[in-house]
Formats: sequence, structure tokens, C-alpha cells
Amino acid sequence: MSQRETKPFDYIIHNVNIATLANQYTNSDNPYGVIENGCVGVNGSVIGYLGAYDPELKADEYIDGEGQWLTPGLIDCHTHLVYGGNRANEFEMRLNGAAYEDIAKAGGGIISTVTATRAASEDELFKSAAKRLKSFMKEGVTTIEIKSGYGLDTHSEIKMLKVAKRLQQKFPIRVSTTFLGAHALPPEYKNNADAYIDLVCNEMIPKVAELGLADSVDAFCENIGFSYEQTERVFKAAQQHGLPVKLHAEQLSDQSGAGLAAEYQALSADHLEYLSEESIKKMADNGTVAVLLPGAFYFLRETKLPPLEALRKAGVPIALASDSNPGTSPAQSLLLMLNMACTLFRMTPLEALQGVTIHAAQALGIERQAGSIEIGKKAELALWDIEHPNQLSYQLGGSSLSKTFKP
Ligand code: DI6
Ligand code: FE
Repeated sequence: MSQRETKPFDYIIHNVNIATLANQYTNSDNPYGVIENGCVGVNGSVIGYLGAYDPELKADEYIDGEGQWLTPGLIDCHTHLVYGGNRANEFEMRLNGAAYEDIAKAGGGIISTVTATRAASEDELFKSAAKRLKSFMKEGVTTIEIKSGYGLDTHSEIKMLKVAKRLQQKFPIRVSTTFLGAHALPPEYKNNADAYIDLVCNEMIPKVAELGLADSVDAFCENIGFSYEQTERVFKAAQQHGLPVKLHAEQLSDQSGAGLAAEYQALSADHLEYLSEESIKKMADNGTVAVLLPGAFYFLRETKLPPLEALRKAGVPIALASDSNPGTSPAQSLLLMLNMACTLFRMTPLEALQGVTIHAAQALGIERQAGSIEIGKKAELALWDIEHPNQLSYQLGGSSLSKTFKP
């Protein structure tokens, strides 16, 4: 008590129901780890008190939660938020009969966004990404991962990552940056993918690491992306530069990419519709998070479901993300992804919420700071005008966010 009296909290949020999603508070009777009519005390940027309201608690500011619900701030752990142009025209093409792979092979798809991204200035990229970012923030997102991957030359990849860093400076949000140079083959390396991977490994990764522009390295392992061997070369280069890896894996076919990623202690393997039992086991053994992306599944009208039951059985943590990108998931809503994960994948509302909080934090390697409400973690919180947190998955559009707290 004496410590509290001498050093009051910066602020206290009281009269709130708290869905902590923290292991220490969850059990089978209380799966969301709820503290009813609870109170959170924050010092600096850190949660210093969590529990019942105690009139002895002193603070500079008292915030009345009016009986609303407090959750961890939401985390979108897989986005391509920064890019030039949009691909509404290709959306229309697909509705007139063309397949995603046909469009990619015809030089459209990712490459058309590469052309627009290369042509755009840093300011232009910032402006268009900021618009999308605001839309995510209106729904309680306090951490967002942003990948490069539409520059595909050293200068343009760095330009994208700098824009992502600038978004973090200009908005009250945590941005985790990912270098995705091995996203697609740029036109100047047509039929020479190995030479492009040389460039990624020998020039881009060292440069990005030296400039401190990336928190991790990703690749697109797919028959229209990069092979298993090429992906492994990217992982080795990342490892040499001390950067953790993650992977776009098994989105359109099984390339054993998720298993490879797990062998490199990847933070996450993402997409996973075509994931095999063998790779699931490797993910479970190595603590690699499965990131499911219902937006891309929906937008491509994919029919092969990710193996949810097998992932559950193996105890692989499952995260959910928007994959916000101009080609396969032009999403600007993370809450919508919760609903899609429930309706399309049959995830439960609890799993969906864990997927954008505690499991998403693990997918970004920030689980010691964010993802649940616990003493010692950062006060990155969202306050909702709802009757129960399951409503976040239930609602189809709209946002019940009252406020976010972000240091
Ligand atoms: N998989 C995807 O769904 C996106 N990237 C990837 O590797 C698609 C990116 C795009 O089409 O622009
Ligand atoms: Fe993606």
C-alpha cells in the first residue's frame, strides 16, 4: 500500500469489465479471463495494478469505464498496408472470369502494384497508407504489422519500410515492420529467380538490417512465388543478420513451407489452407504461430479450409490477421476478420479474439509487452460499448469502440 500512496498512478480506469485474456486469469469457467467490475492502474506506459477497485488507490486521473468492456488493444499481425494504387480493375476482371493465377502470369497481380509503388513518392505512400491505418485504428487496433514487398528493388523496398516507420512516428500505434523482398519476381529478373534471391540475400537483407528497418523477414513460398530452396536461402540470410523469420505458406498449394519455417524457428506461418499434418507437427514443436487470413480466403473464394481442428489438436497457437493488401484482401477492418474467421473457418468467438490479441502478439514476438491485460505489460487497451466480448466476433460491420489507450 505504501508504494501506491507515495507514487500515484498516472491514471486509473475503473468501473469496467476486463477481458484480460491472460493465462493467469483464464480457466474453463472463465475462458476470457474476465475480471468483473475491475480496475486497471497505469504508471508510465505499464500496467501496475489489476484487480478490484480499491478506494485507497491514488491516481492523477480517474477514468470511469461506465460498465463497459476493456480488452487488450487489437493486433493485426499480417498486413501489406503500404502500397501504391489499387486493383479494383482486377477485381472486376476476376468477376468477368479470370483466375488470380492467370492475372499474375499475365503480368498483372502483384506486379501491377509493384509498378504503382515504385512510381509513388514516400509522401504519396504515406498518405494512402495513413488512410487505411486510421480505419483500423477506429476499431481498436493498437499494433499493426506492415510488410514491404511491392518495391522489389533495394531502393523501393527501403522506401516502403521507411513509410511504415513514419506511420509509427505519426500515429499512436505500434508498428512491426517486415521485410518481404521475396514476395514476387520483379520483371527485370524474369526467368532468373535465383539471381533475384541473390540480390535479396546479399544486398537487400544486409542493408535493411544495417538501417534497422525491419523486425523480421518474410517470403512467399508458392508455385507463383518462390521455391522451398529459395525460401530457405532467404531464411539463412535473415538468420545471419539476426532477424526472425515468418512465411506466406501453403496458400494455394502445399510446398512444405510452414514446416521449413518452423525448422527456422519462425514466429509464424501464414495462410495455411493447404497445410499438411507433417508441417503442423513441426509448427507445434517449434512454437510457430499459425496465422489465418480469412480476408484472402473470402476474397479469392477459396474453398479449401485451413486445417483448424488439426491445429487445435496439436496445440498450435492460432492468430488472425487482415492480410490487408490490394490484390487478395483489400480489408480495412480487423473486426470483420473476426466474424469471417467464425463464419468461414468455424473458429469460436474466443479463439477469434485470442487470434487478434494474445496469439497475434506471439506471432510478432511481442508477447511480453502486449496481447493481454497483465501487470507488467504495456497499457495498450481498447474500451468497448458491448455487453460481452463475444459481440466483437458477432457483429458484421460497425465498431463499438469507445476509446483506445496507448502510451
Ligand atoms: N499472398 C497474398 O495473398 C498476397 N501476397 C501473398 O504473398 C497477395 C498480394 C497481391 O496480390 O498483391
Ligand atoms: Fe500477405
